[in-house]
Amino acid sequence: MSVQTATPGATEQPRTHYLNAGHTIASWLLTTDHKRIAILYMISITIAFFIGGAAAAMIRIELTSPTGVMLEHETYNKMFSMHGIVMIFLFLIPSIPAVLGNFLIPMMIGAKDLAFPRLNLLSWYLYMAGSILAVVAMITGGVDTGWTFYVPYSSVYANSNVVLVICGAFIVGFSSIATGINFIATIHKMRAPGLTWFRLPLFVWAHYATSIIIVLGTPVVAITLALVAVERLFHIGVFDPAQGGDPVLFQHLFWFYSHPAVYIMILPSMGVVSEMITCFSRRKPFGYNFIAFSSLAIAVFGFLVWGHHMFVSGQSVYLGIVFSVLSFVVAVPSAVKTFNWTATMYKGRIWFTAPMLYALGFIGLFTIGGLTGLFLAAMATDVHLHDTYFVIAHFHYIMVGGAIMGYMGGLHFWWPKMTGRMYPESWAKLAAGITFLGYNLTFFPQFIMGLQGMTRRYHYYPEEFQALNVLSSAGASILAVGYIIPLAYFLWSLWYGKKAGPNPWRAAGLEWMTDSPPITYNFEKTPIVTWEAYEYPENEEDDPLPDLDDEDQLLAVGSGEAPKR
Ligand code: HEM
Ligand SMILES: [Cu+2]
Repeated sequence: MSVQTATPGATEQPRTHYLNAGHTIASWLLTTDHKRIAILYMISITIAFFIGGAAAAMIRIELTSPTGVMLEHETYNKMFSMHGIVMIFLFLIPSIPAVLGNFLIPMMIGAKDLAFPRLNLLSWYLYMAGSILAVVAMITGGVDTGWTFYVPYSSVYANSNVVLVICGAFIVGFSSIATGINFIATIHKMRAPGLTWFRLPLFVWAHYATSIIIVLGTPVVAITLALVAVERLFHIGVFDPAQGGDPVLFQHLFWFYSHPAVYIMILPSMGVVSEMITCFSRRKPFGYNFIAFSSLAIAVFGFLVWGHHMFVSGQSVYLGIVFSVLSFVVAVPSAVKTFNWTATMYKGRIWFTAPMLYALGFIGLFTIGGLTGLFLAAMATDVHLHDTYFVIAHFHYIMVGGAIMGYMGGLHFWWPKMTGRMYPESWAKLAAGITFLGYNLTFFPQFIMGLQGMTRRYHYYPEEFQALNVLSSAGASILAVGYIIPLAYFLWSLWYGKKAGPNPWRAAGLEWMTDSPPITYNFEKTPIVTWEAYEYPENEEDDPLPDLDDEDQLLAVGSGEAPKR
């Protein structure tokens, strides 16, 4: 076995690891260690999440009454714009790649760091600069265009901080591109000896596909938004019909990125779920190649379906039919993954830990989100459902029910690796349960409201929708509890959590073969990989599960042993 790692109990002695390798503020702000940068991102996006969440709370409070309870009409518009912009550009898109991807990809492939460590740090600074600009602009003055910045409203009429917020989003876009390039280069060039493409963890495949989308798609939206700013500032007719521009062009360019962007949000989460399902079923994934290639298929097909956002924009019916059919096709690889996860669990020895609960939650909610996507992809039904709460419910099932469930599950799964401490398991299970419940209570009623005709983005609504809206708002407050509990116990665990050994879950994968928390360059010696991905012992005797409440057992297991073959 070529991996040099800690022996059981070694974590008892004070060792240098990435967290205590330097204590000054400069050692954090000037770090090029991918793990520290991941932590910087984690702190920043958590703040973004709570800003976006505060806006969501205001929206839900406002909608408890058909005539509103506290916001001015304009403030309401600014609130839902802020919610969308912060959640999508500042939280969901960076969440898993920038935090878990940054932290784990080099370790999973046996590398010391990402290919371009300084570019990685630069990308965090770009993220911070863009985010601060956007958030400050939204708090002082606001923007009322919605997160999609549709023209000609945004480019001509909107009387708010559009240019500043667009600048912010533009800068954040470059941060995302830098991360994507870094991941692609790293995965191509820095895999440990013996780590062939088909021995890569599915998490890495998912991030590879995501990075392709980021690199190909993000420049398009960046330029599109820049053009809106140019039109506003210099009155050049790009999108404004009064000046010879074309507003539908904006929608094409915007959705050419923003449909693939929805996969930037969900693919990494699927990667996380693949890792958790295999680990907690103690089995090789069923159809590894299918899961890996379906990520690439999604990355390619995702670019061919943007027109399903534009069925009612006046595009030709024939074009609509093509987009409709292609949208059904892109649902196939997602279904492939879902079937393969289910097949992995079948005959697996399932271990119901908190991360596994999140993974199961992901599968259920993502399935509902995906299937309702088909209703929207069918042109005839979309004409009825377009711009209603049905759409809101659909994409929240995918983005909150899918992407955030995966992120939360992944945080729990790798928390012991990142911090060297366990989170409290029973609290975590409770939080997962509350999230699932609150989640469904918030968004399921929105499907019904949407079907019955409640429109999105309106501040006032007919009284008949009040009961469902109140239900939805009540659900949102439960959901909030489901997010605040983990925040509390994660912080708590940093000081009081049980010490975790290198591999508390007895998981396969190189990242588990090094200390928790890992040393600065991850491995004492570059590992040489001689085994296939996900080699879990076949029978229970060879693979006894540790008791998560027993610190000795946690520290004793998985001390850097190579998987048995
Ligand atoms: C896999 C992850 C997915 C994510 C993250 C996602 C996300 C979204 C988002 C954010 C919107 C709303 C855009 C807006 O603000 O107008 C949306 C709308 C839509 N989605 Fe999805 N979606 C996903 C999957 C699917 C699938 C599998 C399909 C169909 C096969 C689909 C079909 C649609 C359609 C047709 C709309 C437009 C509805 C309308 O505006 O009338 N989506 N989705
Ligand atoms: Cu789409």
